[in-house]
Amino acid sequence: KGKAVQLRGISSHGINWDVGEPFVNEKALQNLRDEWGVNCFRVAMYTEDYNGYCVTDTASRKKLLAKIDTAVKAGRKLGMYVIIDWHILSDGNPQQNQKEALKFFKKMAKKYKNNTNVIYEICNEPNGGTSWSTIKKYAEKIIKGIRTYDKKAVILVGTPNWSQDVDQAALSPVSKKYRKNVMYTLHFYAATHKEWLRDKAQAALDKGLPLFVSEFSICDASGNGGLDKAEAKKWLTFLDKNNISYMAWSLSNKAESSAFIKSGCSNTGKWSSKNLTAAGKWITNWYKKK
Ligand code: IDC
Repeated sequence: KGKAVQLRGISSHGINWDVGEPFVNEKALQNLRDEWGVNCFRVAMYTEDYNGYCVTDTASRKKLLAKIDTAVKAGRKLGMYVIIDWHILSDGNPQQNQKEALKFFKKMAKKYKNNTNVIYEICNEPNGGTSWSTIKKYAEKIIKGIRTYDKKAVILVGTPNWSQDVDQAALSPVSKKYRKNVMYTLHFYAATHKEWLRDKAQAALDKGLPLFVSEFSICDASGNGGLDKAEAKKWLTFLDKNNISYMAWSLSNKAESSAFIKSGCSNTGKWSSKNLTAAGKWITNWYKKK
């Protein structure tokens, strides 16, 4: 509707993992919205890591698709955006599973073309030296596929080096005919990524590149280790100032510091502060203050 919004939300852990999948349900999403003021939920579906979409059998694929559907429908009902995340990671070059990706996104776009709450994230974190020009070629193919069915949905494109080198994307964004409603992802883990990465973000912004933080945490890049709250505050202040959306990793009870909830909690919320980890507490407090 032409109205600027900032999305703030949470990412699932992998829905191919039992530390992620159980927390993706309507009740949980409603609690995220009502208790923490979250307006967007990211459904992370790994592609090649453990039981991911490209390496699993037909029955589990069906389950993954059903889980995505649960999230999209819940989001629609609750007035929340839902990001469908093609979570490449060990498969660092998105072209590795490009055929599958294209089939998947066409299927999603066809199915969800009337669900205006859906956002497509077409490659989580390219890595392993995959260049921007390779990612861009991939992106244009997938965007074209999605646009066959859905002309408008926001599409998020990953950037080189685990979605950090947005400055490179800014020098040569996807070609004009695919550019509409396309944004580029920037990921950070505050105990690892500091001022130097915000400088890259600033350089991209200066060139007018639309940025979207589809994943961050306040621990280190392993998803574990100590929290850097001072740096986290600098990051979120920077993002708020620039009206950039951000999604925290992750709604999980795994024993790692990026996980939001402690083990033994219910799958559906509502999670009180004693159910939350240190990262979960800090980030939800930030969200609640807004
Ligand atoms: C991590 C999970 C961890 C899992 C691992 C798989 O937290 O439980 O075993 O993936 O390799 C990312 C990735 C995201 C990572 C996260 C933390 O997008 O998949 O999740 N991270 O390492 N980028 C930077 C950090």
